[in-house]
Amino acid sequence: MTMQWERVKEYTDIIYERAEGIARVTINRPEVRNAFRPETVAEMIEAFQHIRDDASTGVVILRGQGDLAFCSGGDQRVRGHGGYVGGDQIPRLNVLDLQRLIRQLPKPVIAAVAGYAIGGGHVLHVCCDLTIAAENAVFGQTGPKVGSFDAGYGMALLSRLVGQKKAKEIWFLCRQYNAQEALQMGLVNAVVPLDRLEEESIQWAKEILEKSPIAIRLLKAAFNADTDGAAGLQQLAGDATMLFYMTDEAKEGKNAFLEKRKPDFGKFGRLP
Ligand code: S0N
Repeated sequence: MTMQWERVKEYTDIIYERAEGIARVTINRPEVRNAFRPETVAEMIEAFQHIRDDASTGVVILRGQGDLAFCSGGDQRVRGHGGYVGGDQIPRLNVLDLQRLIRQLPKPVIAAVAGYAIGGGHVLHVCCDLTIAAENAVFGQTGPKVGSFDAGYGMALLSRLVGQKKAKEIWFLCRQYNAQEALQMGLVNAVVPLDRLEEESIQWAKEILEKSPIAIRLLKAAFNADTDGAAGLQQLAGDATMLFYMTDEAKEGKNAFLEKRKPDFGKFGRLP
């Protein structure tokens, strides 16, 4: 499956490309197993915000550069007092903003995992809608081993995926799990040979692209509403508002205001 990937913008820590309705975001720091520093996350946030507004993109593939790692989490070399410290010397945990952006993106995000998905890198794949794992993939949390933890999505979504007992095991023991174990516990959707990871991820993306974008968008919002509390409801309600704005009934309200007349909603039927 040959794709003509177009670079959307040049970045330092990531590669953001698109082709045939698919956006591909690659964490490009293989020398540290694709660990993220604040600048990496800032670039990813900018790319995902662009993807959100880009009508030509329907699905995102998130991956790491090389075969050894998807992402090894926060760059421990720049972890400072209160967060990860970038060039501006401000300590941040901006990966939390990225997690929310992935959840709120009205388009599916597929994690294509080769090698390690560890620590905050593991949480990133958990936040993605689907995960395709290569046979060499390794999953796990390291927080309690390295003096950190992600008790937000890193706890709540993981529990939803694998159940509380297993999620507690993953966090409390900090073990590593291979691709087949991950498949068995419902952590990933499929396991494929490493040399088929790209093709399989693109195939899944293309199958999604054949489907109704609004149906997919509403389904993602509904899945998230079930776990994301008021923020999830806001997303789903926002999508309902978007659809309502497309109706003559909603337009009547706006038009009546602008025309300084009483709205006539009576002409619209009530469905059972
Ligand atoms: C990934 C591992 C298992 C790979 O092992 P392998 O293949 O043996 O390679 P290594 O020789 O260990 O590594 C190769 C080079 O890459 C560097 N490196 C690897 N990971 C990191 C990293 N995370 N940060 C910085 N450098 C890294 C190695 O040092 C080595 O470099 P050289 O060749 O120069 O020696 C293995 O590498 C591993 O276990 N890595 C660490 C995994 C880890 O503990 N990650 C951090 C976990 N925490 C987070 O991710 C925090 C996320 C976060 O921001 C957050 C969000 C919300 C709430 C809280 C937090 C929070 O701060 O916790």
